[in-house]
Amino acid sequence: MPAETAEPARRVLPGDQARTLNAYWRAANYLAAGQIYLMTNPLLKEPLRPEQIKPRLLGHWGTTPGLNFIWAHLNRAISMQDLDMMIVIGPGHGGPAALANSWLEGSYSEIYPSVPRDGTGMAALMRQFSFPGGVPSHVAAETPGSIHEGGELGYSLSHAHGAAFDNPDLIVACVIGDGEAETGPLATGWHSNKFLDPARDGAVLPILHLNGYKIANPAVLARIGAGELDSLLRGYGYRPWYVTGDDPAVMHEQMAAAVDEVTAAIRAIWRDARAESGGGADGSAAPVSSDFVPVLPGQTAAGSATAPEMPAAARGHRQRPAWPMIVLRTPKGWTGPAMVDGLPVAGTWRSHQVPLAEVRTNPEHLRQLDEWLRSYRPDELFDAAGRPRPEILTLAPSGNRRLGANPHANGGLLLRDLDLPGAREHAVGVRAPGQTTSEPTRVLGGMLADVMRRNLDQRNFRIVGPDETESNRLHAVIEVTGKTWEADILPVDENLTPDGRVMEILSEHTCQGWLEGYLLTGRHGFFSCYEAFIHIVDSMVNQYVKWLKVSRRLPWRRPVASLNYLLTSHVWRQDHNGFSHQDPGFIDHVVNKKAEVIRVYLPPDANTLLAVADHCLRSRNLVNVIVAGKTPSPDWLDIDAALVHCARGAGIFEWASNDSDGVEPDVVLACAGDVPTIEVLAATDILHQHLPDLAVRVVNVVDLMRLQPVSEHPHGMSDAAYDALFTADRPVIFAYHGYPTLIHRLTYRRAGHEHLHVRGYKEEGTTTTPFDMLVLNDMDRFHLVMDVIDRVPGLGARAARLRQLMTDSRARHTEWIRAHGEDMPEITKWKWPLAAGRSADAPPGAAPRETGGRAIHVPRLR
Ligand SMILES: Cc1ncc(C[n+]2csc(CCOP(=O)(O)OP(=O)(O)O)c2C)c(N)n1
Ligand SMILES: [Mg+2]
Repeated sequence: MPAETAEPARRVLPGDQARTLNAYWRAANYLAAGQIYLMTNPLLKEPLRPEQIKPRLLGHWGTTPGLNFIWAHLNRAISMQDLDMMIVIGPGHGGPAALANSWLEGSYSEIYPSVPRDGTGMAALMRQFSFPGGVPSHVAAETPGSIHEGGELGYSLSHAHGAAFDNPDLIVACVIGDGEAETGPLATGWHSNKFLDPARDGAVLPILHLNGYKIANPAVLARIGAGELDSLLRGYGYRPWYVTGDDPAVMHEQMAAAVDEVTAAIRAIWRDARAESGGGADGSAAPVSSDFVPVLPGQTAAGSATAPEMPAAARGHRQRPAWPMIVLRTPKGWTGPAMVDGLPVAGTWRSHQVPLAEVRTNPEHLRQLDEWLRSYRPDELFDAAGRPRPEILTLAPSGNRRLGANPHANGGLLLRDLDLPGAREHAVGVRAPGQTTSEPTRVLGGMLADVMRRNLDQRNFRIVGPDETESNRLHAVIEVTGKTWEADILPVDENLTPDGRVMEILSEHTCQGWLEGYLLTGRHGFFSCYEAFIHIVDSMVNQYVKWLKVSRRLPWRRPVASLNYLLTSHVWRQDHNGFSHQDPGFIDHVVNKKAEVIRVYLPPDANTLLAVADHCLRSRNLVNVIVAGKTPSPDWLDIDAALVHCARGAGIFEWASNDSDGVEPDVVLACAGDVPTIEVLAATDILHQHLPDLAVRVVNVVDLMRLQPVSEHPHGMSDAAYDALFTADRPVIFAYHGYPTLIHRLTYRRAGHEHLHVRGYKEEGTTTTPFDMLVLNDMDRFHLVMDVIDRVPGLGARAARLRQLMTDSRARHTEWIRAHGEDMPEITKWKWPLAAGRSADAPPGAAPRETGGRAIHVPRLR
């Protein structure tokens, strides 16, 4: 089988291109090694002295020469074929490579004029690297041309695909480390090719860099044998080209041939798909015809028989192309020191970071460094003033074609506003609080469908999710656009289509990576997920927030659309799935992050959800977390009230409160989250009935960050505003959607903190009834009433009977559900009482509530 073999040394490079490529590569290698080691003497005009070496040697050499090699060859292809290309560098720890190349091509100095493309700039470039006050050692937000940090490994392929979606002329070259390829996110990322539409999307060119090693171990894919690797990659649906060796002369020829062929193959795939779908972008003449999966008759994983192929008719649409990729096998630390202290370094894991570690103190290391750097012959590469000699740049592209200057990698430059309908258009009618119910996410689905419809032509809005869009009741969106699917389609399937804009793959990592790549290249999106499982991407979110935090300080990085999460099927409504599906901790996770980037919204009903979602879709450079239920729940606010309430972020539900200005309330019942809001209002109802003289203020918090002090968060509340809302000294019983400690964390400096008593999820859960979830966690209405009785000074003795009734009601509940398998009717049928003299369809407006005189079932004192 045609597995990996070193190609014979074909000559494909005309004229002196091989020499130019090699000179450029030497220059990039020189600049990269110089960044790791040199504080001064960048051009080696004198023999190296210890004091010219950085005291702390921080950087990664091992991956760098391979990255430089790739960059040089991509440059050539871009220039020769006028390609629109971006690069995503999976082993982003090879920061010196990206910096060296950006400086060589000039994009670096354009963004950072203090690092000009001459000797002084070279000195600055080298000195600033991994140096206090300088630039990070990895590819980072500061690095021109990048949308991918690559410090936390695993996300390159999903980022690259996110960038390629809806960019029909863009090729995203994606370097994948052979260690990175062992991560879960990268492994599932290969499947992104089943979601890439050759007719309407661009292309991703994976370049698997088999340098053989990670930090201290061999890489799995470098040691499984050529045949097994080939089968794996073809099994993932790719068509690999192999470039293997260590002789630069041979390697330049091989790599140039491979890059020419894979770019031709991409164009052929585009051309075929676009001809078939009747138009589209570039399909210019290409020497290679496109290929399809499966491409090798009779060839499957080692030793197995060929699997029967699905009949073409069953696929339902054209064949999926086998996208080309390159497997580049070069030595780790290529061109660096071969032996150090008697041990092999180049071509081994020992070259991962700094091959010579004691250059300041060990004269032999210093000598080796001097020899190594001079082996690139810098005087041939740079003129006396330190400028790159023009002849080494002849194959480097110019302007926006440079990999460091492609506008897609600074997506805010390309960002177009969404055409948004606004929340009003999709609002549910609410005549009086709590008389009707809606499924909030279904209502949101209507608005998102409209957003999708209005922006179909712009092709800049996508929704991602791990197989839950319909379960999360956003079905209306799917009806507008369908779900992206390039793999086989059977008659039984519904709504699958190659150009769908709802993207579902059961990999939260891939969803997150796609969306990040899509947003960072200037588009908009929405991620809907079960609340418990969004934790899977905790670490990716960390990285993304770091990226945004840094980007916001870089004036040249234009703002991008926010990353919007809808977390639904949440903890209180996962009673049927049980304990595994109950975890509200993502909020705790994100609030640790930089406050300027994070927003958390807990809309209590459908209209507030619309208001919040509309706001988030208009925002920039943020991570917005919205938590909302999908099951029928009461509509509390009409759209006018919802918009006002969301603008306040936290406010008094006047219609539910019976305190009045001029007198402090006896107790504040606060709530954040849809289910806590129901419970607080139900508890308030009980209090109003049984203790009508108790002045109760109901406060609802939609924007959780309002609880923080202004000094801590841009949405924070002043102490004066906080004290006015929550009082400085009255008991506050706070029912919160998530873990109670978070509310304490956010408010610990507030005057009334010692009077704040928070109920929330305390990790009690199972498969049970919805109300039992509340009882198990002591956040049910009965317990909230008990809390009030216990916390309001002097109330205990006066309300002993009510307290006893509440305890009994909890016991009655437990008994009831065990007997009947569902919640008590007084729970399931409870409604907020209408004010006397009003009917549910009375005109909207102030709805002062009155106690008593209602025909609903509430617990009675016995
Ligand atoms: C998710 C993750 N785990 C661990 C690390 C620590 N780490 C940094 S580099 C590296 C080895 C990377 O190997 P490879 O992808 O082959 O890169 P290269 O050989 O090109 O340096 C590891 C394990 C990391 N950066 N990210
Ligand atoms: Mg490696």
